[in-house]
Amino acid sequence: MRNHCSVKATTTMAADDQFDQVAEAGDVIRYRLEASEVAWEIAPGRTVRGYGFNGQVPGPVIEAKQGVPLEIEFTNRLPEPTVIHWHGLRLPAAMDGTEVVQRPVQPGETFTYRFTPPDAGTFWYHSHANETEQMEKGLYGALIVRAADELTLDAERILVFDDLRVDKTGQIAKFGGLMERHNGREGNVRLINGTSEPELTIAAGHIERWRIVNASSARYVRLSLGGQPFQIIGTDGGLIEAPVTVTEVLLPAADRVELAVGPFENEGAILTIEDLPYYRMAGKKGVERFGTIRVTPRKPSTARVPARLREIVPLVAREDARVTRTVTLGFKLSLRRGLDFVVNGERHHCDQPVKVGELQVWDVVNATRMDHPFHLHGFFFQVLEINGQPPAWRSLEDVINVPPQATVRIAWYPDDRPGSWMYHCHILEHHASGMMAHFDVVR
Ligand SMILES: [Cu+2]
Repeated sequence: MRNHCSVKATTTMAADDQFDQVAEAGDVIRYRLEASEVAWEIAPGRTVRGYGFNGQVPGPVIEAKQGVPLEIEFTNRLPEPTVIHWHGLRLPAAMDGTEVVQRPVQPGETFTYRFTPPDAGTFWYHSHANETEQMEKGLYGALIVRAADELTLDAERILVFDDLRVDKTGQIAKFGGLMERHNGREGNVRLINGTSEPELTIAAGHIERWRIVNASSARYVRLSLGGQPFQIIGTDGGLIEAPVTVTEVLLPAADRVELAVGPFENEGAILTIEDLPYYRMAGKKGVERFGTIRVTPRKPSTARVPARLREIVPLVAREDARVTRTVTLGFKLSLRRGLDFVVNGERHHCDQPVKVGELQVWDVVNATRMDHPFHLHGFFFQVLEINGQPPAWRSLEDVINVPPQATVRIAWYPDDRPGSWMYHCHILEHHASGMMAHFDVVR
């Protein structure tokens, strides 16, 4: 839908005149993406009719470099319009890939996205049009931005988690029942990189860097590797300050995490990549399997996970933070639609502008009894507190879970990228229902 806020044409720059200078100055990394209908083989002999980029699900991994311009020529061969959102990237508003900042790309049309990724990390790209259907059908892929001095372990994996609801005929189930619109769609087939419950192998003694994206419509993946410890080394906005050893990590829908996995000592052991119970007033109540890890014969390791990964400077001290805005995630009954998910009482809320250079401290309040993953487009935020308590470590995020009846206080800084932006719940059905808001960043 179009932004119903009154956005001045001057606040979004023309798509094509921003990077001419940069492109002339040096290297440009170029990709070509084409969206089309695909026969998606989710397991040997099991194929569903889906949507893919370049004929595959997930789409190709886009390998970008920090500070090097990226140019992606996108052609839409789908039977419906679409746009591509570059999730987590701090890019110009006009390149954000939403229907607010560009005319949707019609069937047969081409649109070129151009931006220079300023941050190293694990990002992803996905459809931002008719998302509940287009993303379920497979319109997503990983986008990795590498720093010049990237932390390298024995090996690296990019793992995109997803779940798919398949009906009795073996095809993607019909969309849009009332329960699904309320709860968000959780699938009965669990996929890593588009394949149902694959087996990964890791050599005994090795430590690998795993970059994980949760591309599910609504599922919260509470990830465990057979109960074995692993280290969290990064989140949405890249590395955290120091590794944190855990035996599980929660990824709300759209969240990312980077892990150091291993070393495992028992050659021949099989570990389950499992999703532990997480009841968000909906969804799975038992343990579900995403895949397995087989430990293969030992290999020498050169990997070392540094005790210190990076420094994250706090945007504001917790005690000095003055709340500038309250965002309330709510729920309303509707005569016409049965139910609406809303922000500050309004579907597709029109929020106040924010000014470049003015620190934002937002209280995101969940007035409902369900979890909602809050996503801010185009900017990282720091979590100051959850229900008055500081988080266990500092990180840069663009998705944070807001538990039922909880308040999450975040701080973020609008740098000089004026234009139309948005925030929303990343349970796709809630977003579609109206749990989202538009706002402008203005000079
Ligand atoms: Cu939600």
